[in-house]
Amino acid sequence: MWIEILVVMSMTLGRLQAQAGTEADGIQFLDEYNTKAGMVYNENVKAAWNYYTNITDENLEAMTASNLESAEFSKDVARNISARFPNWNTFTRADVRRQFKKLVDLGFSAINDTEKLKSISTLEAELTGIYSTGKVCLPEFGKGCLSLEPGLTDLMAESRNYQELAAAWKGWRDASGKKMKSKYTDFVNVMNEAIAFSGYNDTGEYWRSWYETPTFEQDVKNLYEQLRPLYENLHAYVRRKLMNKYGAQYFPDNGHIPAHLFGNMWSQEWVNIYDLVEPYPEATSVDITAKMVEKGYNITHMYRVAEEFFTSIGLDAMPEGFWTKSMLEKPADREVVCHASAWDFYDGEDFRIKQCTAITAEQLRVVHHEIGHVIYYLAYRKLPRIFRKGANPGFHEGMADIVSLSFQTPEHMKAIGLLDEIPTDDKSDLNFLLKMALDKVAFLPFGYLIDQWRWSVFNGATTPATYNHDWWDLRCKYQGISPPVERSEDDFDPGAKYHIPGNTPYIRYFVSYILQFQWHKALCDEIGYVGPLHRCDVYRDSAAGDLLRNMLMLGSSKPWQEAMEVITGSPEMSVLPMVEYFDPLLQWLKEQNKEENIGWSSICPTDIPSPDSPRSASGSSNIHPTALLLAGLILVLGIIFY
Ligand code: X8Z
Ligand code: ZN
Repeated sequence: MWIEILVVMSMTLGRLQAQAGTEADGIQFLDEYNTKAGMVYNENVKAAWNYYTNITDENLEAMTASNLESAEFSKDVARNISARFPNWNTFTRADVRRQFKKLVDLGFSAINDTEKLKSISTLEAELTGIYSTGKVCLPEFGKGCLSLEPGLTDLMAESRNYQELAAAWKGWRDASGKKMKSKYTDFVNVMNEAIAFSGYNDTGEYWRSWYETPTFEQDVKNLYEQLRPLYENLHAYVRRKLMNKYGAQYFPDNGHIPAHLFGNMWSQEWVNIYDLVEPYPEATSVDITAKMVEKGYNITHMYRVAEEFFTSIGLDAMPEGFWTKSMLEKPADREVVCHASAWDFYDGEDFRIKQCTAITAEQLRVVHHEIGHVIYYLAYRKLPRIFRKGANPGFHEGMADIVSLSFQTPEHMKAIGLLDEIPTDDKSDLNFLLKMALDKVAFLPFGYLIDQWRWSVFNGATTPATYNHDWWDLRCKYQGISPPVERSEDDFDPGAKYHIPGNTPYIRYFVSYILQFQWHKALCDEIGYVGPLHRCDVYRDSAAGDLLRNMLMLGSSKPWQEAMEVITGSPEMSVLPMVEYFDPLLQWLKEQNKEENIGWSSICPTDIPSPDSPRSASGSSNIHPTALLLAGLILVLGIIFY
């Protein structure tokens, strides 16, 4: 099959070579490329699907072979473009130039050593395999051996036992990241070696190039800085509540929160501890999980509910094959990669989701997210193959999440029968906003820091000797959290987060958390909504769907700034809609935090209280870092003058 495709391709290209490389020839070349690329990548995605839904050595080998063949195909195309159309960048049509530009940017495939290319593919698959098959046994807590989904995820969400949470937290890192360090080191080296053939200084530079913005690093830093006060206030409020729950003796002196107390394995979103931090228990809060169970939700129903949101605004339904070919449940008979993902098979018909879906509110959010990705695939399915991507990677994630802002409103919960009465009082409104912040605000530093670490690994500033140390530096600095047990370079905690072994860039999620609020506001304006942004639900309004579609259908055919302009009227990323959304909560948090020392020392603590023998409660007041600094200064001065 591959050989046939390559032979036909070479013949075609050979035929074109005999002619002049005019723009008309270039357009014909692209047409033929699109037909063939559809077939090549379809086979490639199928091979990957087979491995991700059935982790075996044979499937790994087949996927690697397929990866090598599609890399060979891409290289062949790029070689032919250089030979036949050396002056493609003088062509008049911008869309034609843009296709050529993307086709000659080969990424890792540019390396001339097939063995090295093969090891990139194999290492990535092996690392993902280690992550996806990890198990943690907790007999001391009356538990058997648990995998990440659903076992450990549920435990982290539901347990309120400090020691049990710490054991699961450490156990997962022992079962996953700790087994990866040397493979990951090799992986980084070989990727960097390969990407140099494409003219990039390192892999991080290559990943950032997808944003087509020279100031991208500085831009995201500025966005993060503008949102920092929101996070710091949420952090201080949650810290007080968690101290009250677990006891101050477990909290380090520098203002940090132990990382295993947030209801989530990575402390990346904190919705599962809503019960511990609820502002007004006497007012209304929607327990969506309980309601789903009460209403008899099953897995298919969850996907139908998400699909119906999109069709209600005039976007596409899932194609028939989606329902038969997707993996929506964790199979009992084999190992799979449970981390949820949506798949485009590049034939314009085959779109699937792979998710180990459980019947919880958290998973209902993920279901909407994955369906959102498929809606984007469907919107751009008719574009040339090379443009079938988000305008930038953050756009895809933003699209996947935008519905979460409508979907979770009390108005929407009522509309779909998960809430009986829409509350109108301020206390219920704050309950709702705080829950949203536990998802959207808590995530910001996490979304920002993952690739700070990876960019630093790729550019060599972080070496294997300090992989874990530098990881925790960032976790301490940005999230204000500390590990619950001692860490060392024998550990490799980055590897305990899917996207590190899975090699999925992460800054896209940070970008998406900004974009989704901008777009939500744009859609709400479009439908003529009047009222607080956080209560807007665009459900059943086709004006919202029309505006969204206009942006989605561009795929990556234009620089993202143009796609952005289509939906918001401006080419810029801006935090203002997110700030507007959470402003009532920020004012309330400031009031609650009057007695608190907002913030934390950016340095990781050296005195981590152990889960088994926490220090005495008196030694663990939350002393402000400035106070510590002053005390130190006085001590030093005292010694000098003495
Ligand atoms: O990985 C995902 C999605 C698939 S693109 C489930 N997310 C990030 C994560 O789980 O860490 C969604 C939000 C952040
Ligand atoms: Zn996603």
